[in-house]
Amino acid sequence: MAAYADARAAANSVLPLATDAPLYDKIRRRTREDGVEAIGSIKDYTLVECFRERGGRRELLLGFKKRGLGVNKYNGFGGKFEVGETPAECALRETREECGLSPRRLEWKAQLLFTFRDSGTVMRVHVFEASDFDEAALVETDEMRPEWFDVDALPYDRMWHDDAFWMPLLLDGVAFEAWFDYAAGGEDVNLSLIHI
Ligand code: 8OG
Repeated sequence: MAAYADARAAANSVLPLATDAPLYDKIRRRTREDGVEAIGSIKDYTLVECFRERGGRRELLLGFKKRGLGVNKYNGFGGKFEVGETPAECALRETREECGLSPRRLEWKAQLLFTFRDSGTVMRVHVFEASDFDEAALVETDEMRPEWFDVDALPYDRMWHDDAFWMPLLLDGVAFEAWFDYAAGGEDVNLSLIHI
């Protein structure tokens, strides 16, 4: 529970977050058992999932990534922090830059931690749920081609492997924290742990 409290508070504060939360201890223990020291530096990112209602159905806006990390995959919007930015500020800026939308409602929902067997860098992704935006502002950018999907027909085979594990929780409105350990250089998660 402490870990969620940290992350919720951090949605409106300045990084870095504490790394003494229980999940970090689990990551240290589990990866050390395998001879890997997985927690070195931590890189923070935001990820924003934008929802709308259409004809009684719920839809999620995904962007087809045209360049950079996750190229040719569908994903929410987000990226790295600029100096001094809070997670919420970064989330809003990245969403505006990548697809033009400026959500009026933004709620922190999850913290995803990623380790990689060929690197000591942990990626920490702060996930937000967003709604209430002016859809006329939606545009394709150099980075993303936006596309709406029914939440029951998301293109999991063209998304990051881990998304299929945690997206159902997000769709259920659950706030959570999760760890995904990726195989070296890999596209496949070999271990996942989710705290609710
Ligand atoms: O700045 P750039 O667009 O390269 O940032 C990467 C984005 O991708 C950022 O929003 C965080 C997000 N991201 C990862 N890994 C994963 C992942 O495994 N699943 C999802 N859904 N998003 C991820 O960096």
